Amino acid sequence: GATIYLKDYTPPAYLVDDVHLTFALAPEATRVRSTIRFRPNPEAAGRDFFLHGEELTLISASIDGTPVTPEVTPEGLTCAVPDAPFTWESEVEIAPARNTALEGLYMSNGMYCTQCEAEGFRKITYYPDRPDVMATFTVRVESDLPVMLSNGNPGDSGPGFAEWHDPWPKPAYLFALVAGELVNHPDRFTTASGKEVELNIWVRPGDEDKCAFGMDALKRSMKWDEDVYGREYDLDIFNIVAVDDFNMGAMENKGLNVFNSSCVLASPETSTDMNFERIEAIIAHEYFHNWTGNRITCRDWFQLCLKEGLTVFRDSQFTADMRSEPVKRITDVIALRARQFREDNGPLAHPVRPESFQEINNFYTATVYEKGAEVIGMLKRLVGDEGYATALDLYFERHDGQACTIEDWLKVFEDSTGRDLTQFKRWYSQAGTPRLKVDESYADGTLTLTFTQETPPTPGQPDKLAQVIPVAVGLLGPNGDEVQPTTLLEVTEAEQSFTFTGLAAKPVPSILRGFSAPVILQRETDNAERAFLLANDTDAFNKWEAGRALARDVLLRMLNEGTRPDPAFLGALSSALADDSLDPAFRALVLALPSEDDLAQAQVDAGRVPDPQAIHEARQRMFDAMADTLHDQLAEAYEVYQVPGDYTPGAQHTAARALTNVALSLLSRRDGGKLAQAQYDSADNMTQQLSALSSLLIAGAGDAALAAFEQQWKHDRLVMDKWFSLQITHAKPAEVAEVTDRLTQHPDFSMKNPNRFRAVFGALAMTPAGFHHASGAGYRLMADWLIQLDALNPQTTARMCSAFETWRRYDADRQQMITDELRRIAARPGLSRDTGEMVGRILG
Ligand code: HT7
Ligand code: ZN
Repeated sequence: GATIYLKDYTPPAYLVDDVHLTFALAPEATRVRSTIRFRPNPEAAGRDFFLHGEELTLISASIDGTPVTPEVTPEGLTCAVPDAPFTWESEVEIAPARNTALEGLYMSNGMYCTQCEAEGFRKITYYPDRPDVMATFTVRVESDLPVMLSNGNPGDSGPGFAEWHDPWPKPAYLFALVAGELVNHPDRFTTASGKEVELNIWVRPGDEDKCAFGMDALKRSMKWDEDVYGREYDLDIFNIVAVDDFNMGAMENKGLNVFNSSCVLASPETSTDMNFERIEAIIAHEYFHNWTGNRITCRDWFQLCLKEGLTVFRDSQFTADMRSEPVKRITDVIALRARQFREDNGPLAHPVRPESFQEINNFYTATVYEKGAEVIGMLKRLVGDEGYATALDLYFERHDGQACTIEDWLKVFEDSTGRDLTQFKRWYSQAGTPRLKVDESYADGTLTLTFTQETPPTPGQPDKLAQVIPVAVGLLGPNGDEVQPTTLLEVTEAEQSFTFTGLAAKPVPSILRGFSAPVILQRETDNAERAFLLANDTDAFNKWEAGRALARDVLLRMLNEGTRPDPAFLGALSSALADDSLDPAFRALVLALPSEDDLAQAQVDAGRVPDPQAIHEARQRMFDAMADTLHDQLAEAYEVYQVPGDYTPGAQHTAARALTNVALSLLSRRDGGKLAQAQYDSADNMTQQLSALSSLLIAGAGDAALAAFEQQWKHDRLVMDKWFSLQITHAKPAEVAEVTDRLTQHPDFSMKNPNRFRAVFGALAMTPAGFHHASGAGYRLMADWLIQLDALNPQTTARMCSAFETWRRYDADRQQMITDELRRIAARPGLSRDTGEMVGRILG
């Protein structure tokens, strides 16, 4: 496919003042009439008039009322136009019922719905579908459906029609339309300046009882954005719609957020604690986009991190405020390492602001989102909380209503803080995870820390320059007291030393507190010191990190040297588990071992070829040893932290359940599943029920519960997604592919529903010992189904190709099998641009 480059950006030739759209909805033949007022852009170099348009049947077109015959290609149309303002009118026909790609206007369970980001609007009508063209939209929807929604404020409505007007100029990617037999969960919010806002969550009949939590999360988000960022909502109404068939989590369309039903519907009976937390975060994320994304948008798609990195950063702050800051930081870093470090270490590595792409949908990545958010976290640390607040005020003041770049963003920080961010900008342009090595020496009361930084080559970037790395450091005395509170070092050179003087004794340094930069810290240390930090560090992140490093080291030694589970490690876990001053959620995190994928990468970092089966077995042996050694403590914790009374999804109860359920999973290794069966039988909420089912599967005693679960929940698609996933993630490695294959034959398996497809094939990809089983059956099955899915839904197919991104880690046989499958996918006639680009990049 054609490659698009950031350096080739040119301003649009024509700007749009306003857009009027009329939709006459029909599943097979929807008519879209558009009236668009264009004017030449004084800042553009050329005057070619081009409108994007794909899969549209052009019925008619006119300019200032005179019919025209444009030149139409599969990508759009060109037409001779006046060199002055003019009005374009067109009518096109589209078939939403046949749209399985879920991009543009499509149908999901009888309801009409749109997804326009990034480039879906061009499948609705002819338009300059680029984010730097912003216009006001007036929309009329015609159908016999009871609910018809679009962006902005409601206008006239009556039998068979509804009108909407959005006064805020926006790019086409924020357009949305929804129509269907929907019911609403209504509420209200009064903004800080007294504006009354009508709120609604729209769902299919039957889901009304799953809206209350989402609504509460929305109101908390609205209040939080006023309190923390001074940002108020700006329309009379805010609508959220739940859709079953959706490619991603949710979409921030102006005034009309559309959500994957899995990311908004919640009830104690059907949603786990993790679901509740995720829903709260996504509701917040989409709402926060109203300012960081919608009021201030991106000039072009290379600037995606401008809105996504910032909005992820803001939703993380929100969750930290609503729940536990350290637990949020630790879980964010676990996810960052699992997804972004993995991406940055392989063939798909790209900068936070990419410089080229073939298909922009392939760049909604962990790097753009999560590393993009880390970059903002570093900026905030460097300029301080006040500097950050001042810079954001200036950002909103200076750029409201504009389509901006990363240069605009950084200039705001430079102007408001006086800091030169030239070197800092490398975080946006250099791919790869910096390795930060630290050596220490101590003499005469002075500790010297010497840092060396190095970023490995990534595709297209063989050589890297030194980056600005904020390193938060604290020092602990030999008795565990903190002798130097957290201080921020700024590493800017390839090699750089810092000293701490006046120390009474050789301290133990706690480096990269709070994970102050997205780097891989390399430090020669021993497990005694790690255990000391796990016991004594005052920084919760580094306390956990010490335990994690200890676990990783012990597991690697089991793998590489055939040692038995280290009693000293088990002792350290026992002390942490016994420490009642620690948040139970934190203790649950300490008891969770590094994932099989983490260990595979750790082996690669140590110069070894990972054996997925051996990794799986070592981890299982360690869990068994934990079950034996910690048995009495686990049994006690299981009792003591049981949550009494009705289920609530707040942080405190969630934390207690996290600990009891980790305990249950370990205890179930030794009691044949007795305790888990009791919990399963008495559970009145999904967290308890699903944890019990999972523990029963660990105990090898889950067959009856699996059948009962299916009977109980077969009517609920979101719960059944869990049922599909769990069987794969808990299957024996040699049986994973077979179980996956069997589940694809289940009557409720469907390729058309991305949630269900991901429940099955996402689970396969996340079960390394099964997916990478030496038979190659996992690879074959994945490729077979990706080929089938690509014909229906290229976006979801392309995203799932990342299952193969780590292929270079493995032995020659596995490499051969994976590349054979990738080539088989690549050779498929009619393969989508999305999947073609991903497979091509993975193969390298
Ligand atoms: N801004 C949105 C990103 C997005 C998307 C959402 C749903 C379907 C397809 C999509 N493509 C891109 C979601 C967000 O970051 O909030
Ligand atoms: Zn977003």
